[in-house]
Amino acid sequence: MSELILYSYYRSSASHRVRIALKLKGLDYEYRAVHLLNNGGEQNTSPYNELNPSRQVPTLIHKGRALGQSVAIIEYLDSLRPEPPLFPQDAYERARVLQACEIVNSGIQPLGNLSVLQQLQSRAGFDQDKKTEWVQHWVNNGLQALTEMVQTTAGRYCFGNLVTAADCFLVPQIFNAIRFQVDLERFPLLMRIHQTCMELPEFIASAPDVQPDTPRP
Ligand SMILES: N[C@@H](CCC(=O)N[C@@H](CS)C(=O)NCC(=O)O)C(=O)O
Repeated sequence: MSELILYSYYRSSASHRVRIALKLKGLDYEYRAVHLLNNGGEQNTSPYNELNPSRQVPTLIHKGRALGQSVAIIEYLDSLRPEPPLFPQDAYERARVLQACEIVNSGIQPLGNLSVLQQLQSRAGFDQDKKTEWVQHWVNNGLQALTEMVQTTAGRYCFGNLVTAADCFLVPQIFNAIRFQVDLERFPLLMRIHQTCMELPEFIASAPDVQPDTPRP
């Protein structure tokens, strides 16, 4: 059995961030799929819900110990395997990378989460079109903020010419934006960084379309 196990769902953007970080670190892991829709969501049922009190993916298991929340997991992986670093050494630069991660992690993704969309449907009667417009609104807001931030820091990637944790958060968010038909022509800088990342094998191998639980036609 692998030392590292990742509980993931192929099109979960939060799981996708961790898959990228694991690949960048060259860490092998066992993939365990959690289907977010089957049977009311496997994230809500035993035994998975005992691993992650938020009842969300991802969860990383390392040597039998569980860890949730992608920011915490990626920081942990960076401590476990420092090379290549996913955060700059300088305290301010490190915090700026975390700021970019949080624009996605707390400013965009939670508002489009499955459970939020389910609540909008059951409490406010949102149909699919209204849910899509809702997600688009928050994605546009957040990607605008991210653009304003990285336009002063970007090189090939969000921060200069080395991949950082910010890129691990940006790329899954762009996949999610494509899924919700966001007009990404408004964000040429972010799309350029996304495309540069997607030239790397670690990003290609982590994409939603090539995971063990990706539905096959
Ligand atoms: N902040 C959490 C977010 C995790 C999260 O929201 N995961 C979503 C999939 S991307 C999920 O499990 N949703 C299940 C649900 O809403 O019931 C993290 O970064 O790990």
